[in-house]
Amino acid sequence: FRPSSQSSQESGGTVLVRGVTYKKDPAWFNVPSNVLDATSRRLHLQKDHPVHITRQIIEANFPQPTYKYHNDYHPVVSTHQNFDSLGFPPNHPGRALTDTYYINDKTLLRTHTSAHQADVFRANESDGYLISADVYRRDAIDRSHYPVFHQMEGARSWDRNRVPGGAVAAAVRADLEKLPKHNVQVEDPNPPFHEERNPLQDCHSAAEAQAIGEHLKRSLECMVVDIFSRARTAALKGDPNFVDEPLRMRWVEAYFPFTSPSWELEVYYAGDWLEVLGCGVVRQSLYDNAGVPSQLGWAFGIGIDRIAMLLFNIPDIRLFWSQDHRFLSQFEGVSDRLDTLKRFAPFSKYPPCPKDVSFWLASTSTAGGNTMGNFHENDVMEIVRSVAGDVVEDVRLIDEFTHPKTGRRSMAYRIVYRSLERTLTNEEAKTFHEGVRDALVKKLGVELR
Ligand code: FA5
Ligand code: MG
Repeated sequence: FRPSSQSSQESGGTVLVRGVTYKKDPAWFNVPSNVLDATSRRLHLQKDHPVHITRQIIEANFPQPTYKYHNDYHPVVSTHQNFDSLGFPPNHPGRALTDTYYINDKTLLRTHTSAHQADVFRANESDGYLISADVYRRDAIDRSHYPVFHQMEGARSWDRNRVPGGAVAAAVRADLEKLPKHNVQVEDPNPPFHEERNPLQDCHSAAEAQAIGEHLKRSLECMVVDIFSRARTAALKGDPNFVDEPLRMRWVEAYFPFTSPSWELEVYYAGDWLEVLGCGVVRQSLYDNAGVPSQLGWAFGIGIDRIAMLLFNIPDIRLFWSQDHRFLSQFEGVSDRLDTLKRFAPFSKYPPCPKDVSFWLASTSTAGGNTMGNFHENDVMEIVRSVAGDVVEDVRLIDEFTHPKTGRRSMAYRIVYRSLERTLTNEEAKTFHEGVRDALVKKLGVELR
């Protein structure tokens, strides 16, 4: 057996991820085989895949050569790249084994494309960049969450030494004038920065941060307007029941350790506000540590899968991983002809099989009552996913209580089994559910009720 340069597999003390071998640390290694398999898929590089098409459309809004594109960084990074270089404190919850997939104590599957920010700033090859990549997170299970998804990172910098007289604010405003405009009303009720909630950095003048913030917001708004106008055209062509509503967007204040001030952009979709991206003015320490202290600018990170769901009206994030011809054939030819983009036509909806499981948590200490040690919901999610794979649509907590006398905690979850590709028999759903129950006992030490 000769592994191809993209293959991924586990054996003994090592693991092969997309053609590179790593030493596992059994105290840290927590990557299940379905996630390991996904590292080889690279949907954002698969022509005519909706994730690839969505990447192409976002890229078109950030043109070369101002923006240089990086689309093939390896998914395994160091804790330094993913966390330390970005200013995450040592005790940040995102670093926990319950949230992140580790190979060993210093090596993990990137949880966001920001893991590559410092390296690309250091390389200093262009004024701006875009990085598209698969990212990995232990997370909830529902129709908009999957343990593997895709992000695009973008950044734009200006160099004090290359701007006449060091007048950065004026230079940024001149570039802002060159950007496209749009006529959508965007809700943006907060000031450009706020002393407590969303502070200006000491090294920036108010005029600089304000100009950079405006350039950032306009660039991202125009991209979302473009996505929505393409989605609308496709819907009007293909769906007689389409309700043509105006696009609504709003900016909300946010926090990231590597930007300040920071924002998230939300889009109104299917009756609710959906967060599509996070962004902000890059913290100066990143440029300083990358050896380019005279630069300043903005960065953003967007969820490509979520944008693809909006663009094609795709109802479930699992569909992106489908190899079913009825899914993939709907996008054939679109990468070369973006104007032929069509809405996704769902193949028939198969019936759901909901099943409940309830259990007592294993208590690690009976002395103080209800100390339930290390129980984390993401462990339940992963056990369900590892037994039932993509046949699970949704997992949610439906009941939880603590016994008044014993102090033991009981949890009840509803698991919805539903295949995207065929009707599940009740027997099949029962077999999956039995497997889940067994695994909960074996792996979490719970007592079934
Ligand atoms: C980040 O990951 C930051 N790195 C973004 C950033 C970059 C901020 C640069 C500032 C500067 P966050 O965890 O919010 O932030 O994720 C960014 C986007 O990824 C979200 O807005 C959402 O669109 C998408 N996303 C997050 N989690 C999931 C998930 N489980 N499934 C699908 N999409 C997700
Ligand atoms: Mg967020």
